[in-house]
Amino acid sequence: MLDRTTTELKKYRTYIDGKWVDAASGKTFQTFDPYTGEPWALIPKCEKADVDIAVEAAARAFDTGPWCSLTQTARGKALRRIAALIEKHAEHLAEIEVRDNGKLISEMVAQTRYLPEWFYYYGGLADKIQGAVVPVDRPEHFNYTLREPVGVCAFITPWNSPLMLAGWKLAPALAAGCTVVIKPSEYTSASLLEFMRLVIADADIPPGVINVVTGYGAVAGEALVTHPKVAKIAFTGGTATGARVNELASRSFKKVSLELGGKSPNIVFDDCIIDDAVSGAISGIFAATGQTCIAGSRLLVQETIHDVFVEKLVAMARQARLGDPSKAETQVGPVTTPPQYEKILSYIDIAKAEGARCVLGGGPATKEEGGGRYFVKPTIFLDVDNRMRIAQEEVFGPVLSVIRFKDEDDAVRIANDIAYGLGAGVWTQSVKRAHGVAKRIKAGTVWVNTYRAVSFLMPFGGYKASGLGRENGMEAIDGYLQTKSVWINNGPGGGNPFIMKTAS
Ligand code: TXE
Repeated sequence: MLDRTTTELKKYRTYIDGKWVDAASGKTFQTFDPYTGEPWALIPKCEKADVDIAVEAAARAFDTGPWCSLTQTARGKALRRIAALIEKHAEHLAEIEVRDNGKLISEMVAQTRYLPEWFYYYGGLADKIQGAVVPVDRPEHFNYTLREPVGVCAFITPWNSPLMLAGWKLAPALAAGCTVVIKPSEYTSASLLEFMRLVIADADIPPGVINVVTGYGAVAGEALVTHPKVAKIAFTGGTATGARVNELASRSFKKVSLELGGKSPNIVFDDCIIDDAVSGAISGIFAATGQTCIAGSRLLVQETIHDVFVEKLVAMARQARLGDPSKAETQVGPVTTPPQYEKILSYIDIAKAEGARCVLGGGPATKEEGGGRYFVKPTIFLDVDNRMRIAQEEVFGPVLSVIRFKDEDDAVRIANDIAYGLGAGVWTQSVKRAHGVAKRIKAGTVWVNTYRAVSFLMPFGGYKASGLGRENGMEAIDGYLQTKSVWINNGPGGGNPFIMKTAS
């Protein structure tokens, strides 16, 4: 059970090269409990010097350490040890994340209990990574390909699902044979440090294979992104930061995967099961306090059922229990960071000024309403036009824009009229419509008659401004591998040395 009684700040160290260390400068920063608004722990403030030590350790571990001589089967076993240790500590890891991030304990326990599956899955995949013998068009040659790890990977992770999003990157990277340096968000570093203490330090992973640099994005993050020995960056965060990371990384030709923002359409057709769609619309926007990249923040409702649907939707959203995220009965928790709280409120003002009609919420939630320091009431805007800023820009909070549409073509046009392309929901009982609309939507994931479902088996990532590359599933491991082509000439050398050796 989460204990908020001690007022003394817990002091964390970070994990670099298999050792627990302070930042080289000795500096720390405070991390806050979003529910109380009070600081509860101190985190090492890593800067360039710490990043250099961490990347050097990861590079050594990649080039010469015991990790690089492990068989792929042994690497797979290491991942399975990690999975078993997460299972053992799932409840504790969930509680730390609730404390640091304000996510609901019910959602967090489900997340940390599911996270081991990523390590089992990629652990199983580790010794199925293989090249091919290629029947090249010369009889005297024997040709094959090798699938090799890219090298040192840097992970830059956000505050909304800190452990899960680090795990999505870590499991395939380790299975591929890479070594890593992780920079968690400065708002939520504690759960990753607990993960290193309870899971990695006990999983018999050689020093330097997984390192953590806690610190600010502009300092520790940029030092990591520009470090010459980092081969790949896997980033999850906002679109503006992702663009900056991509630009910096491209200067030294690093491989980059980006999982960015969204403004996902959740489309309700008049042939849907209305109660299911209402529940799907609520889970799309109010789960995780709307702080999720896949939030179904544009609810497209067919005009024939608009009024009935909205009435049910508002009635259900009005019942949402706000409160302490560590209590099992709470349904909507606090906003995680003070800047995010301000951003959400400013978008509510923007929507009102644009003429959207607020029919629920529309401001901070007081203590009497179950709220507290950083709570925003579940908010619903009607009469939203898709060209309004409230419909086009990511709010990342519990704010829903309801947009009417006429028919299927109109729905698809509105859904795709956006810079983003992360997710989309479709609510219909027609099989033909489900497949047809799923194909026409420009987004990395389309859910039909469900929303916000993820699995280690299903590729996840964005079309358009929502990102580059894919996490999860077989595809994710390709992002941590590169292919080498080997040519063995078993015949005589010679020939004309001044021309390219092409086939006969
Ligand atoms: O995220 P940032 P912020 C969206 C959401 C939110 C907005 C801003 O709309 O309102 O982004 O959130 C590190 N070089 N999402 O500012 O800045 C930073 O330290 C290298 C969507 O909190 O993107 C953190 O570790 N790294 C989202 C990580 O980047 C830098 C999740 C993400 O922070 C850096 C979160 C730099 N110059 C917010 N600047 C999603 N896709 O799920 C910052 N960082």
